[in-house]
Amino acid sequence: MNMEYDITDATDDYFMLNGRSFPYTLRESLIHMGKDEKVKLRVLNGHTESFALHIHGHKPTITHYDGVDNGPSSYITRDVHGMVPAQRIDLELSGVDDGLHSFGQGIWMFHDHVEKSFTTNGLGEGGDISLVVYKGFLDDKGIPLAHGMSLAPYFSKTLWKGKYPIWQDYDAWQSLGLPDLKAGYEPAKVAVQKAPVQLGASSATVTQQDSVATKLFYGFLLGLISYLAIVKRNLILAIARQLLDKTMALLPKKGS
Ligand SMILES: [Cu+2]
Repeated sequence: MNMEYDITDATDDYFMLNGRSFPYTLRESLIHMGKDEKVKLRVLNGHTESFALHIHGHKPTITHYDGVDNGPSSYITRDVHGMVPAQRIDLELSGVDDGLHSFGQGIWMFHDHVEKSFTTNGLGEGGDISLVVYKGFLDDKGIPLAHGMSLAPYFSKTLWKGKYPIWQDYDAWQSLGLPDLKAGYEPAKVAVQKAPVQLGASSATVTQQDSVATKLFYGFLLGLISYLAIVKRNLILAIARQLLDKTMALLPKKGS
């Protein structure tokens, strides 16, 4: 018995898939698929807690429980396959695009739905995420052709030190504020707008402040008009009635 290390006080901070965490899972743990192909996955939960495997865009079928084929009545097709620690399951992953087993070719994420498992020392996206990649969706280096985003920041030390705000590349309206100006990374090619970034007051901030002041003024003006319309409603109605009478008097009378 170890007298210094108390396992009941331990919490897990690192989660791996075949010995690696995302993005390095993309090297050894991609699932390559072909249209209409079937892939057998043998999954072992080596975590200390439950594992809930979700393969996006697919509904895999469980065929074996801890290596035992219990017959077709035990085969279950579903989105998420849950496993307690040390359990094994065999899954049949089908590339038949029939609206049940597969929802078409492309790049689909798979991961553990126990959310902390797709982090690395508290930072995401990390942990046991990887991808199902259909034929024709890899670049010449064998890296998945990610759409509209760069995987480069995930391979940097700055990210894993918690210094690179990964979501800045998705925040086209800068709703979360301006990105970290000292990060020193080229943003992703497609998903990013070129923000007019300057140290100190940026033009984006100034425009925002102006528009808020203008909106407040118009709001105040509308409120004042509404207030006057209610308070002076008798006067307004009287004027309207006079105008109506005068207009009616001007109109040619019937039969004349
Ligand atoms: Cu999922």
